[in-house]
Amino acid sequence: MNLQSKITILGLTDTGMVREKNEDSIGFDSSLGLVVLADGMGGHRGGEIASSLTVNSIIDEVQQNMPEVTAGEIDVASGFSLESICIQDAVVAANDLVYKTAEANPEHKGMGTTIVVLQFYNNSFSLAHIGDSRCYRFRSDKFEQITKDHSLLQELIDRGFYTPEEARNSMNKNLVTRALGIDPVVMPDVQEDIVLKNDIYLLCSDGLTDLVEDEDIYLTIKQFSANLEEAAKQLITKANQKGGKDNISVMLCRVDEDFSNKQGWFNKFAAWFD
Ligand SMILES: [Mn+2]
Repeated sequence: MNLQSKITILGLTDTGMVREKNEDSIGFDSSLGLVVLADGMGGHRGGEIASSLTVNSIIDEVQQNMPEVTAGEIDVASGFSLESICIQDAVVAANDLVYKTAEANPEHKGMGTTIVVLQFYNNSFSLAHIGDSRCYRFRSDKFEQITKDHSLLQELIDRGFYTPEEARNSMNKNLVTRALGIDPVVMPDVQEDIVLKNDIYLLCSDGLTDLVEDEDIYLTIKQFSANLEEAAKQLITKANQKGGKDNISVMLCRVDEDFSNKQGWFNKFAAWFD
């Protein structure tokens, strides 16, 4: 099913005010309903290479391997949908590519990247992530972070050493505990949920969330929900006004119409009787 007319997707990325280059990468395929964001790390252009290789490789893999329209089929071993398995496999393949590229180029050894992959299908999403780039959901006046960071800070919060409030002022907030491309094998966290009309999903790098409070992000999206480009520009401007100390990437996806497979099947059957 072509989702282009059902979901509006927009992405912006900005170098910020301090860094010389942008090591974040973003990409999407509107017809597939696929959205990808990566925040690279590593010297000698390693960060840029890791994030762009990852985004391009994941989009290619999913374009080749996403099942056309499944009737809600489930992978028995994992309990996940075939769509979730497809994006998980694409992340695993990207890890292999980045890891081997780094092994083959000593100056890029140790390069890696965070990753967030959001795939829409059948009034649902599959979401895979590694690291501290995030996905948030805005649904009728509720705004919530739906990924959980793989970071030292999150571990300290989980163990009760910090409150989320104290964490905001902590020095070591950017240490990630899991990244793509560093080890021969890595697994993303994968989750699935139902999508409702008018939901807005935000994917972003830590260049936004380290500087702009969740409450401020929420109010900005609420104010500009009808104009995603303006919402994204405003968010990037806010991060830059607070110092823009890192690259800032913002991707927004608004669900404009139902995209249940039933509709697709119905149309297919209906076409036979024309
Ligand atoms: Mn960053």
